[in-house]
Amino acid sequence: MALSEDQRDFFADNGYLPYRRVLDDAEVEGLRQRSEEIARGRVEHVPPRFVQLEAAFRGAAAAGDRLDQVRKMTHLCYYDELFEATARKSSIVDPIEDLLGPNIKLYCDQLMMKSRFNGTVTDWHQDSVAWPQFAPQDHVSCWVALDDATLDNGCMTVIPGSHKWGPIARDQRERFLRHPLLPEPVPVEVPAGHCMFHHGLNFHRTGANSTPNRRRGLALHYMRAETMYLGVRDEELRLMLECEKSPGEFRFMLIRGEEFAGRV
Ligand SMILES: O=C(O)CCC(=O)C(=O)O
Repeated sequence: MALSEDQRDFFADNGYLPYRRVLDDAEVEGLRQRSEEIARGRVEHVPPRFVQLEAAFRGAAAAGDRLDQVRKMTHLCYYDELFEATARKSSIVDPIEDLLGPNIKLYCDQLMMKSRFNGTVTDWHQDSVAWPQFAPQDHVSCWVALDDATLDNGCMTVIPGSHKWGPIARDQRERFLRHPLLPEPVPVEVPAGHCMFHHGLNFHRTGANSTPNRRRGLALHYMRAETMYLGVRDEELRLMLECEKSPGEFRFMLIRGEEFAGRV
């Protein structure tokens, strides 16, 4: 077991868990450099469609350093060996196994760039509500800081225990967030190379970054290999195209344990 009983209880009660260092300084630096090459379009192995700019820079080609304009990059683990190796690191997957069980798949990954000066807010949400094609909705994400994530540059803020209320429909979100039964939100500062875990139904947000310091964070979204995949047609098509697989060939990335027929 990588997690103590107290850590497992904390996660079960609160839906998140600040954790320890999972990448050493050289690994963090390697991922930073690779993320810069991808963001600046200096490598070709990650299709440019997975690099999303902040809204202010979309449309006409903007002047300036693209690194300061990228909002997020997705599916890096499916295309880049350094990011895939990170998703497979035992320092991350051992605690994930304690939370999800022995059969683990990666749904997707998002490198949230929260660029210096320009990084915008990611508003309150539950990840799993955006992913209705899976049942049950109990993904667990590992959010790894590639720079120190602080209150000033947009660290994660969570609502402890919010996962216990289940999926909240989008049009009820504001009412839910104002409900007196909810505790105060808690900011979670994470030093570079360390991580935190959150449940797919935990409400969380990140603030803006107008500081001169970057705040990159790699979100690795894991699920049980036993998860039922509802295979919403358009979603399946999107994933196959995105991952350049032919029909029937696409399976979510097996990280550990077994995969099962008819499941993700
Ligand atoms: O890193 C961020 O800014 C947002 C991360 C997030 O919402 C997530 O990992 O689910």
